[in-house]
Amino acid sequence: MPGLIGLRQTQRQLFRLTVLCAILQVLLLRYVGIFSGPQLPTMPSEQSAQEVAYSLLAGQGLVLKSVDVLQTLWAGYGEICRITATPNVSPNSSGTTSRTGSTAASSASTPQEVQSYILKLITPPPAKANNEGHTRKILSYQVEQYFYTTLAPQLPPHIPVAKHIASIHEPRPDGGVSMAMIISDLRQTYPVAGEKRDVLNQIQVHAALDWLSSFHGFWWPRIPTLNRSQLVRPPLQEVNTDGQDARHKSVWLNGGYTYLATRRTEYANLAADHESEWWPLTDWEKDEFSVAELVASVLEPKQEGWGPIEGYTTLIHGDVKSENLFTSKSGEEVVFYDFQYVGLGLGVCDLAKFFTCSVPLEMIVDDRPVPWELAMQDGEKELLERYWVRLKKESGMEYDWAIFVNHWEMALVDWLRFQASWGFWGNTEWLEARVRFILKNEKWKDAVTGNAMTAGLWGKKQLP
Ligand SMILES: Nc1ncnc2c1ncn2[C@@H]1O[C@H](COP(=O)(O)OP(=O)(O)O)[C@@H](O)[C@H]1O
Ligand SMILES: *[C@@H]1O[C@H](CO)[C@@H](O)[C@H](O)[C@H]1NC(C)=O
Ligand SMILES: CC(=O)N[C@H]1CO[C@H](CO)[C@@H](O)[C@@H]1O
Ligand SMILES: [Mg+2]
Repeated sequence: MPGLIGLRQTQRQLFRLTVLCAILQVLLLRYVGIFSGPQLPTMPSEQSAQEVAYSLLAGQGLVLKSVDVLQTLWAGYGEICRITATPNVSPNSSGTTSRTGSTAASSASTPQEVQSYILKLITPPPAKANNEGHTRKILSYQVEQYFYTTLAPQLPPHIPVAKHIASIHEPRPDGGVSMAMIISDLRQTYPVAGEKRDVLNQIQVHAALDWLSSFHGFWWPRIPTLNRSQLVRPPLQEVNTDGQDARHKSVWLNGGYTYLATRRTEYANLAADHESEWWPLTDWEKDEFSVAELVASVLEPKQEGWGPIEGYTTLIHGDVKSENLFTSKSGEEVVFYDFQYVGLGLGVCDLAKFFTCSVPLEMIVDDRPVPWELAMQDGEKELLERYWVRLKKESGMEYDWAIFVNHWEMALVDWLRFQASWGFWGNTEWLEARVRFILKNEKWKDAVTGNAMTAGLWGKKQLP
C-alpha cells in the first residue's frame, strides 16, 4: 500500500517538522525572554538590582513590577535604576488576621496603582587609605544615604526633596559596604530636567535660588544640634572607613568636593604652573601663606574650637548645578537631588558654583565684552539680595549685608582657585573678572588675613 507508506512518511516528516518547530520555538522564546525582560547587567556584587529592589519593596508592602537601569555609577560600583511597583494586595497580607472576608474583597476591587521609584545600588570595593578620589566617592554615598534617611524627613514641604522609601547599609566580609536606597521618583511631579551643562531660564534661576535660601535658612539655626564628632572629615583624614564606623557618621564636615583640603594635588599643580594668570593665588602673601590658603582657612568649618564663620555655617548641598535639579513645567517649582556632598559650609559656597555653572551670563553682567575687572553689577546684586532676604526670613537669623558680601567674595575666590587648578567651565569671564576686582582690594585682603589669624592658621602645623 504505497499510499499508506507515503502517508506514514509524510506523517513522520510532519512529526519531525513539528518537533523542530517546537525546539525552535523554545529557543526563540528564550531569546525573546532574555531581551524583553528587565535589563539585568551583571553586578560586581552577589545581588542584582532586581533582587535588592524586590526585597526592599517587600518590606514596604510593595511588589516590584519593572527595573530600568538609568545609569551605571562611577567605575561600575553600582547603578541607578527606575523601578515600578504596586501595592501588595495578596490575601496573605491580611487574610490570616481576624479581619476576614471583606478586606480581601475590597483590596481586590481597588485598581493596583503602579508607582515609580529610584533605586540607587552601590557596591564598591573597600576604600583604600591613600586613594583620595576613590575614598571621597565611597564616603559620598554614605553621606547621601544619611541625608535621605535622617535629615530629609525633617524638611518642611516647601523645601522639597525625594522621599526615602527603604534602604540597606551592610558591611561586607571584604571590608567594603553594600548600600542600596529606594527614594521617590521626582520626575512624576517635576518633569523638566535641568539638562547637562546648560543654563536655566530666569524663572528656574529664581526658583532654584529660593530653594537654596530656604534649605540653607532651615538648617542654619539647627547646626548646633549636629554631633560634630560624627561629621565626615576630608577623605584623606577619614582613615577608618570600615562599615561599623560608617554607621556613626553623618554628613561632611566640609560640604562640597572642591575645598582646598581635598584638592591639595590640584593646588600643587597650580603652584608649579608659573605661566598661569592664577599662579599668584598660590604665592606667599602673608608669612608663608597664600591668598588661596588664607581664604580656605576662613571658609573651613572646624570640628573643634571656634572659626570665623562659625555663626554663619549651615548645611550646603555641595554640588549645585542644573544637572542636579528638576523643575515643574512652569519652572516655578524646583527640586534638588544628588546629596552626596552635603555638609557644613557657607551658603554662598553653593551660590558660587551655581552662578558660574547654571545662571545665564546676561542675568549677572550687563557689559559686553565682559570687562577685565568687574565690581558687582545690578543683576548679580539683585539675585544675591533675593537669596539674602529669604535666607534671613527662613532662618530667623541676622546676616549683615557687608559680612554677607565679604563671604560671597571669599566663596568666589575659593571657587576660582578650584577651577584654575582643575579647568574652567561656565561663566568663566565673569568669574575671573570678579576675582581680579576682589583681589585688588587691599581692605578685603586685610579682612581675610585677620579672619585667618582668628581661625588659628598661624601656629597650625597642618594646612587645610
Ligand atoms: N529622586 C529621583 N527622581 C528621579 N530621577 C532621579 C532621582 N535621583 C536621581 N535621578 C536620576 O539619576 C541620575 C543620577 O543621579 P544622581 O543622584 O545625580 O547621581 P550622580 O552622582 O551619578 O550624579 C540623575 O541625573 C537623574 O536623572
Ligand atoms: C556624638 O557622637 C559620638 C560618636 O558617635 C558619640 O560617642 C557621642 O556620644 C555623641 N554625643 C552625643 C551628645 O550624642
Ligand atoms: C500575614 C502573613 O501570613 N504573612 C505572611 C505572608 O507570606 C510571607 C512569605 O511567604 C510570610 O513571611 C508572612 O508571614
Ligand atoms: Mg548628579
